[in-house]
Amino acid sequence: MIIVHSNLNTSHNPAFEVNDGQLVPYAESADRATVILDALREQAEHTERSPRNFPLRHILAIHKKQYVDFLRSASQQLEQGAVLYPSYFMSDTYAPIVAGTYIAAREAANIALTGADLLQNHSVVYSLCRPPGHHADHHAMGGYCYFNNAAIAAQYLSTQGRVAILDIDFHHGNGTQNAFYERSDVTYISLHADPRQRYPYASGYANELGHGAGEGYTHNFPLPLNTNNSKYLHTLDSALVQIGQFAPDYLIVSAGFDTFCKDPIGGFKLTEPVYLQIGERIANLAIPTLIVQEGGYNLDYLGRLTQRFLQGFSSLR
Ligand code: OKP
Ligand code: ZN
Repeated sequence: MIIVHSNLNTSHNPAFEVNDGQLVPYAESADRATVILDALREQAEHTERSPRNFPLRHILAIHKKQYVDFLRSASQQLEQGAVLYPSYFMSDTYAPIVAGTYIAAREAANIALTGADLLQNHSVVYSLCRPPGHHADHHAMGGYCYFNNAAIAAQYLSTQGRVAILDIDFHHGNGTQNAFYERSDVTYISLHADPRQRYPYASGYANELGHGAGEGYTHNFPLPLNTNNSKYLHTLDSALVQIGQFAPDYLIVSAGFDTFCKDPIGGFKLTEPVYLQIGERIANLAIPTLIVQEGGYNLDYLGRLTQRFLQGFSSLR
């Protein structure tokens, strides 16, 4: 497996998030990418690549310029250790800005774009993005996300062919859905917790199917809390049928491992071995695939879950 990663992610390191008015430790910790990389290095059969720096226009194809400018200048003006909760460009209280936020978020987008580029020569690539991206909207950060890495990569690849995005994070990727809601050349398909029960609450319902030219190109599969392996795999199969029918040239997987039974902020009952099966079933589509890291917050298991999932793609390598 080709792994694209960078140490710059650790410059984004908020200590706390505001949860119903309470300060609690930041679940999207700066150790996440490190534990994943350490676990993958144990597997040994990987090739590591550093991201290259892509022009800002690839981010501006998804995000409003004022928002990007604001994130850059706000980050750069903060002192080490200071935290800013902006009011205008923010969807919720789960995306604080610190001094290193812009650097890390820009690098995460570069990691996704570099991964997309590598699909020219490889059938599967893993982009170890941190911070995650699928909640980042056209002009708003939210849910630990600043730039929408998967959407930026999808937009980039859409100039070369049809793109399907499969989002298997525990949370609905509202930002990604919005980016392509009115388009028929990029389809968004997501399995996630019922938004009546879990973040982001306002989207991810089964009746959101796209709009205008995009009607029929968004598909949501909300699942109840406590969903187990068999129910999840069964639903995944339905999602994969949709993707097969779309016949994409590229597949982007927004991969979150917060569906795991011991995730501190999740609520499904998936167990460790099922991530291999999830990977295998996606790999069976035999479509060039970019895997983009999203959530997953149990630091004791996150590395192993990623290992298992990527192992499922060994047929594509
Ligand atoms: C980001 B990703 C928990 C509040 C929810 C925000 C969740 C963001 C998840 N009480 N916090 O999709 O993994
Ligand atoms: Zn999530």
